[in-house]
Amino acid sequence: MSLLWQARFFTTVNRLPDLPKYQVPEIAFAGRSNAGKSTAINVLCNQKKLAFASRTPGRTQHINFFSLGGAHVGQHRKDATRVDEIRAFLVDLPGYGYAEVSGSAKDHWQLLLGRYVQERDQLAALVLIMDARRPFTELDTEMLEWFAATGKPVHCLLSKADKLNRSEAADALRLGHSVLSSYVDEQGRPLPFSVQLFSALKRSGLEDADQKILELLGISGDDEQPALHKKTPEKGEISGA
Ligand SMILES: Nc1nc2c(ncn2[C@@H]2O[C@H](COP(=O)(O)OP(=O)(O)OP(=O)(O)O)[C@@H](O)[C@H]2O)c(=O)[nH]1
Ligand SMILES: [Mg+2]
Repeated sequence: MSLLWQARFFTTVNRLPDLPKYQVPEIAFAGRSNAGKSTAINVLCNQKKLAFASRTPGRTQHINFFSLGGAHVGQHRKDATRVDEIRAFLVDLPGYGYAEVSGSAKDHWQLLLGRYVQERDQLAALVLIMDARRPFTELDTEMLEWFAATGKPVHCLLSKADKLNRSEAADALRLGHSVLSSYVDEQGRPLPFSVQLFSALKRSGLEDADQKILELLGISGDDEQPALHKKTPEKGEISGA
């Protein structure tokens, strides 16, 4: 069981001043509309409808926050959920590149997304989701470059890998490595960018993505294990059942 399975809906944000004030790390899922961001969050969190996934592109139109930690504490205590024990946030971003969005709405989103990814201190890293059949489109590269300026890590998921055969998947991964290694900092050192294949449908790449996300958030699931096993059997309850 991953720590991500505890994720709970926390809030929806439409304007920068409304971003949560908690000083805990967050990781945001960015990518083109329809790339599979919401589906990836659902699968990683082992919940069917946590993030709203849809066939209709442009579905996620706000910045949605999911909390890790506080909810878990609440579920196992008699008192109400203590939000101060939230350990991290997963953030579902609206997709870019959705043609149907009107001019002014598009400008609003571009500004909001751009400022969020570039200025948000709590943002520890970005998960960039790209359809493995057409990764690194111009808009993806733009997002990568916006974020590269922060020096923070980006983990790319080449999604819908189930649509590729073995050799196409290997090609997509090779392309990913080669594009990412072309980014260097001012001293010519590689940026903390990584890439993997991912399929929500086949649940492939799930474990690697899970581990990477926890690592980027700086939280490990390990310290949760004792708590899960610590549960003392209640009266009449058969232990070890
Ligand atoms: N075959 C396949 N389809 C997938 C996979 N992941 C997502 N999809 C499908 O792709 C479509 C879009 O998925 P979403 O998760 O809603 O995409 P999104 O990136 O959140 O889109 P926006 O909210 O519009 O930005 C849905 O029909 C999903 O079922 C996958 O791994 N394999
Ligand atoms: Mg979505």
